[in-house]
Parts: sequence; C-alpha cells; structure tokens
Amino acid sequence: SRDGSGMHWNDYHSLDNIYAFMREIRAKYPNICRLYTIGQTAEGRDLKVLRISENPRENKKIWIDGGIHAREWISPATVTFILYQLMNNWENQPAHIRSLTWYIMPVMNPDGYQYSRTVNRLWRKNRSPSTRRQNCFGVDLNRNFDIGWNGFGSSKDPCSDVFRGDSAASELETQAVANFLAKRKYNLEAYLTYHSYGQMVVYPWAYKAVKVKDASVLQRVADTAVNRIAQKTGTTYQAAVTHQVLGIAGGGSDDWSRAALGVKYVYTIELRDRGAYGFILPPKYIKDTALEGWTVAETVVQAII
Ligand code: ING
Ligand code: ZN
Repeated sequence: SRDGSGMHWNDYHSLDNIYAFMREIRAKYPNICRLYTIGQTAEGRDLKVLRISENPRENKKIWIDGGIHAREWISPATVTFILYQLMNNWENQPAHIRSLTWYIMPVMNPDGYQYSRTVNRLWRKNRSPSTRRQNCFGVDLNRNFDIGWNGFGSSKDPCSDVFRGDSAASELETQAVANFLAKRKYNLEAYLTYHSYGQMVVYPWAYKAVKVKDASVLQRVADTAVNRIAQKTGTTYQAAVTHQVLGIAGGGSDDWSRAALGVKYVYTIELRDRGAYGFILPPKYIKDTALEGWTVAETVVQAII
C-alpha cells in the first residue's frame, strides 16, 4: 500500500523516506502518536523514536529497534513494516496490542545506514571519527552498551568492525537510547532488537555463559514465535540463548536492557537469511521476512499481557 511518503516493502528505503513515514503516521494519529528526537549523531542526523499509546501513564511498554548495524538493511525495513502493521489498522487491532505503549526506533544508526546505502554496502558500525587512529571510523553500537563492555567478543582497535569504543556508552546513539529508556523503565516489559542475518530468536545472556533468570519462559515464548513463523512463511528460525549460538560478546543493547533496566522479555531477532545472500538480501524477500519479524513481536506481546 502507498501513501504520501511512498513507503512500501518492495524495496529498501532512504533514511529521509523512513523519517517521512514516521511523520506521516504521527499526522494520521496525532492523539496517540508522539515523535521524539532523542539525540543527534556524530554527523548531525536526528535519532527518532515514535511512541504509540492510548494511555502512556498506565500501559505496559514495549521497545522495538532496528538498524543498529548499518548493512543489515532488512532490519529497518522490518521495523517500519511493524509500524505499518500496527498503524494501518489501529482501531481494529486486538485489545492486547492496543493496551500497550509502543516505542519504535527503526534506525538506531542513521549515519551508518546512509553510509552503507551510498558508499560502502557492507559497513557495520556508526561513523564517529576515532580520536586515536586518523583513518579509522566507527564504533560497533552493539558492543558499546554498558554491560560486560570490556569483555570478550569485541575489540579495542578503532579499525576493527567490532570496535567497542573508547569507553562504555561513548557513542551518541548509545547515550540517547540508554538515557531515553532509563527514564521509562517503569512498566517496560519487552525489548526487541532486529538484526540480520541467521534466522534466530535469541535471548540473554550474550556477555557471559550463564543462564538468565526466566530462561524457561524466554525459551518457551521464542519457541512459540519460531513455530508460528514456520506456519506462516515456511521459514525455519532457531530459538536459543545468544552465547550458545553466537558466542560470548559484551556491550550488547539486549543484555543492557535486562541488566540495567530489568526488562523481562529481551530478544535479538536475526532475520533472513542463513548466508546465501547474507546482508545483501534481495528486495523480493522483504515482505515475508518482515512478516516473520512482526510475528515475533506479536508473540511477545501475547506473553506480556
Ligand atoms: N548479530 C549480533 C551482533 O551484534 C549479538 C549478535 C547480539 C551479539 C547480542 C552480542 C549481543 O553481533 C548481528 N548480526 O549483528
Ligand atoms: Zn547486527
């Protein structure tokens, strides 16, 4: 379906287009939408979050983000699709969906996203200049959060693709998200972050090889999500603990939301595929992959209520 921003899911979109889509939704539902600029990037781009809520004071809250990593284009595409699923038909959504406050940030790393779209398709990090190495740019935002920051699975080398930054939460994007969420941690029940690729629904911990509290609940909800995905699109996802399938890595946003905020339902979703195309997923797969991402969100919402 098309509207003023021309948003659709037959192709990937520019940051401007994604932000126009967010403004359009707010204009269509001014009473329940609020559009936040929660900070700016090193290159001066806005960091935008859309809140959808009929009762911000009392509702349980869910946070959804995408685009932490620049080259994972299917992630912002999926998160904008989730916005569309919610808002194209808000009045007729089931009560459990309407009873939540949704915070949605389709692109946590706008500088990296635009750099990937225009200069280097396989760029992962943000674009902040290194103070120590003149020719190296960027911090891996999913290694920069203040949880197990100095541990395994990241690098202190500013030229590395998994550079953790010079200190925990050194990056403007990390600070903006962490400060915004820390102020709203009351009733924050779920933190979902969309990445690619691998076809997995994984939950903490990533920074240590220890079982998380509520592991059996988190596993059960992830199992339900992957079963539903298999029914809907025929795609196989794996439900698992992050450190067991992806290795130990500190500084992730998901672990931080559990450790620092106490969020219960914390998932990283690794969207399609399993490596045939990898990060360069052809546009014809966007719709089904985005539906898979929406299915995870739906399943988690049912668990919250
Ligand atoms: N995967 C994640 C990454 O940042 C991950 C996996 C999640 C690691 C949580 C650590 C914590 O490497 C992708 N595809 O980026
Ligand atoms: Zn990623």
